[in-house]
Amino acid sequence: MSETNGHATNGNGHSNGHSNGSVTTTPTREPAHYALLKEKIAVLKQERQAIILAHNYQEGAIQDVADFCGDSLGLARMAQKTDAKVILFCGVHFMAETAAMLCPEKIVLIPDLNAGCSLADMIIPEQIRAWRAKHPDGVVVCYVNTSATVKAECDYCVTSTNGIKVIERIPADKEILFVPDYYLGSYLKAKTKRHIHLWKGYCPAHAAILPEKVDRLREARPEAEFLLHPECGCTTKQMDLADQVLSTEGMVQYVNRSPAKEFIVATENGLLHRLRTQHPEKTFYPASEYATCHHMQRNTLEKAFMSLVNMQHVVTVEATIAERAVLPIRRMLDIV
Ligand code: CIZ
Repeated sequence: MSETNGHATNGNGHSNGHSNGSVTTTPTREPAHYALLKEKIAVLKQERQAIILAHNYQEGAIQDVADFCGDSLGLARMAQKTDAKVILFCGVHFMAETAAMLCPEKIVLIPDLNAGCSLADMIIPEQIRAWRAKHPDGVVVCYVNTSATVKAECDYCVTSTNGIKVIERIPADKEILFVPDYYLGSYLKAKTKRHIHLWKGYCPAHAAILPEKVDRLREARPEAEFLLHPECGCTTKQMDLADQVLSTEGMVQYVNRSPAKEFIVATENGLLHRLRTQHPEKTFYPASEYATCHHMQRNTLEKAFMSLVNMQHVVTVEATIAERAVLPIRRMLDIV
């Protein structure tokens, strides 16, 4: 495992199989044919002049073949920076759309076109237009987990890494309409003390991380530091109790510098692979064994391989939408 700009680069085939503490994830044993698939993917990647970008929530085998793992902000920046002609984007659809809009000259592929986002589906453009009509002076801020058609209606985009910074740049007298994640919005509202109206969307994987369960785990593991993602259902109750409230990339960076040996991790469980790969000497307890994104799991190593074989599935955004949707993304990238 090596590091590029603080993000993990892979290729070591490290297994995901830890089972620590009272709450565990099932150890994953990779199918026997994965070793061969990984070799074939490496060859195809060269032939296609492709780079593989994988989100921190992707299954371990995909993270292992990726050139770069990260959150959507890191992946967007890497998409802009790479000289590769093809980006195989192993993440969900809105993330691949962002890469396609930022890099119109590159071919962006996703292993499974149905890898969507339940949270992003909780708001549509017409709802934003209607909400804005009720608050004509409001500034609409969207979480990155939104479709390009929704981003096209918004003023600023944020990720969970940079939400506070972006909101603090918006003039203090402006009211803010935040979509679509209620829990992240509640966290940003508490931290910035701004007048923020909240849309009531949620990520099912994060909302399933319940405060009672976290309380029990913290009692059982008093030495462990508690890392909380602001999309979690327990955010509104636990944000003052957490040792750190962080995005996935924030968690990776924090673990890199923390002297602690044990961590309770409240986010989608795909991140555990990266944490355990980078820190085999530390122990990570998932806050819930059910915090799994089924959309992320639609992307498999087989489908990633087939993507490179057939150059499928190409993600594009219609030009009139992309023209507008890229603006809130660029405003965010200019701030952070
Ligand atoms: O920004 C991202 O990639 C998401 C959706 C979560 C995170 O914290 O990395």
